Amino acid sequence: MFSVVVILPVHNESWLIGSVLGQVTEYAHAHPQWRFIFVDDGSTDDTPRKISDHIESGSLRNMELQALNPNRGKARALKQAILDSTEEFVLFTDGDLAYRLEHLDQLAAGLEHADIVIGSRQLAEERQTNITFLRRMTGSIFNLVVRLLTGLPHKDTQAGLKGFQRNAARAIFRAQVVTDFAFDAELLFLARKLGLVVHEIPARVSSRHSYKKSKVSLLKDPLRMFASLLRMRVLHRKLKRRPHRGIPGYSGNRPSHADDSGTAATSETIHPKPNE
Ligand SMILES: Nc1nc2c(ncn2[C@@H]2O[C@H](COP(=O)(O)OP(=O)(O)O)[C@@H](O)[C@H]2O)c(=O)[nH]1
Ligand SMILES: [Mg+2]
Repeated sequence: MFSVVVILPVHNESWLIGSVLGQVTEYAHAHPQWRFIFVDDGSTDDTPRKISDHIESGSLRNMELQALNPNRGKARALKQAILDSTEEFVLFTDGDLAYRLEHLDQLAAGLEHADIVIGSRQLAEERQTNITFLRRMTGSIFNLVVRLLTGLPHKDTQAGLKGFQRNAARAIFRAQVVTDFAFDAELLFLARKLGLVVHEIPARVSSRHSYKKSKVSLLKDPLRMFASLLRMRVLHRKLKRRPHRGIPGYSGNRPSHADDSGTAATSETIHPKPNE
């Protein structure tokens, strides 16, 4: 039985997936009680084939590929994988390994004392020289807008590095509706409404990540994300704000498997071979 699940969303990452698989394999060997799931989402390159070949040819029992089709975006891919999981701690991190895998140890350690732990690039000590000026500015403005519209205190809601206690994950992902990159802010908006405890850890962007082209458009996405923040406020207005002390029936209580019809997409899971 695995205690922690790590979900790694990927889409058209063929050029770097070989290196990612090497790093995740090493890390998965060192964490045999953790399960690692790559969630590919209708890649049009050979990313899923490379992942499945790697899993099938190796001896790891704790690495899987969930191949969704068609492409419906990172938010929906994560939602489906998270609601399908059964582990006590649910972590996700960008599948391009923008953040070194060692951050996951800190997320898991933090979850001993909090419902949710998020990576914050603002808390990283050294200045991140590997983020372009334009991207940094867009990020800062978006964060300001998030804080103004939601009243959230976090200086970085957007890092693709977050961990949840199982029941917190279920409560949040069942309620969430945003399908673009504003979904990260929505997760924290819902967490506050549910009265959950959120801790932050420093998130350092790996230097290799600077060479990578982002799927987030600097022009279109901020506008779309702004619209999503407004929409989210309206849609969740009926959700009563709970006092800051966690969700009822919390620890040790394994809720029944979610049947979230809003996440329907075809899915294929590649498991490691049974007798290896
Ligand atoms: N499953 C899935 N993953 C995605 C999708 N879009 C992006 N990703 C993955 O999500 C992670 C973050 O995306 P990226 O474009 O690097 O965003 P950025 O680093 O925040 O600029 C990467 O591992 C991507 O491969 C998608 O539509 N579906
Ligand atoms: Mg990235």
